[in-house]
Amino acid sequence: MIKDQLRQQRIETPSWAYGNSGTRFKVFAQQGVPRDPYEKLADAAQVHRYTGVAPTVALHIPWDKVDDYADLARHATEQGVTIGAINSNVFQDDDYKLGSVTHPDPEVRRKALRHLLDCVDIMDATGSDTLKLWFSDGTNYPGQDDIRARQDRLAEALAAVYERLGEEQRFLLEYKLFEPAFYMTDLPDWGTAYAHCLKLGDKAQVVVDTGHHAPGTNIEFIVAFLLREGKLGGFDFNSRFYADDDLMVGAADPFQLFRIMFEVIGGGGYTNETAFMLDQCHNIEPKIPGQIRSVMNVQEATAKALLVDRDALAAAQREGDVLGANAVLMDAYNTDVRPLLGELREEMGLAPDPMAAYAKSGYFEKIAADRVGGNQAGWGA
Ligand code: LRH
Ligand code: MN
Repeated sequence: MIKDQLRQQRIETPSWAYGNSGTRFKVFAQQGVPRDPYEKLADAAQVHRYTGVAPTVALHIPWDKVDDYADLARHATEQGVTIGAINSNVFQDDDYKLGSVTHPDPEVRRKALRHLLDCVDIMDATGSDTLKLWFSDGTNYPGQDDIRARQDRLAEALAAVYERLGEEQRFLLEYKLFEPAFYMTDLPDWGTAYAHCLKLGDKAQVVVDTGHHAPGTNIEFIVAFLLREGKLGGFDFNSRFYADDDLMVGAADPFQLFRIMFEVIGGGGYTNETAFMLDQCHNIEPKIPGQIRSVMNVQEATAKALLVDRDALAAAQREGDVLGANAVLMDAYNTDVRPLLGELREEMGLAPDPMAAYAKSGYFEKIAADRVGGNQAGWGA
């Protein structure tokens, strides 16, 4: 039973995790890094090859801009993966200093909207049904711009994108507390994203990036609430010790990931259209192993959450048995699920330890030797 549920798991890896990334202080280049979206997809296919549960790859535009998106989608299929969410980018153009869709200048707003609509065209060309919208829009000083007017502008742009979506398409609206804006962010929290999506309709849902909250935020509450409202579209999984650190999911706080997956499963989010995407940057660690480890961390948290004895939990909760109820959850969390996952992988025709299998494959040595010259991919267009 639990193995069947785990076999159904689908985790989407981000194309940008295979490229170079860093902080404002330094971006450390690494050997073998892809030079184009075709090589990124080849690397993402390795993660699926050894985990069996990462069959889709999110693209970021223009980082993954190509002349022929249908051909890129064909290449993905040849590699054994498919293209998942299309991520827009209205946070790197000089014109967006004071905002993109919320900018005071209608000309800049039109330019930003044009990009968002172009991303829907790319969805059509690649067969993707999901557009992920994150806006860095915000201000740095009180008085810099009118908070309410910026919300009007945001709502207008979202309505135009919503209008353009096809029947089977949806957009996921991503919020973030701060950075790059340091006084006010136009989409700072789940409530603001939820309110905008509610006004628009069923094709608009909220994405929860686990690194985008104030310290101490109970993220699983947000998950439970949005699921209850039918407005949880997906996750950008990563982990953090301080801010939007984009570290490997489950690395900084595996217990939080377990609590989130517990609410996902309890709220029906494991068996519906919830998109489980990774959004991470491997600034110093090797990229493909970093993604494999991250997928394994989600699998382990999911397996533990599926192990929770929900009948015993419900009984303890009904009786007000506080410690009893907590113990039911902790028993599942403290269960070593690695042997179970090893068995599952063998039943799926995979090696029990994906990290060891990838390391033995020689793939890294091959790309390090082949990928000489050209421009390594990164956060630059
Ligand atoms: C913003 C964000 C967003 C992506 C970017 C790569 O912090 O989480 O999801 O566009 O990272
Ligand atoms: Mn994100």
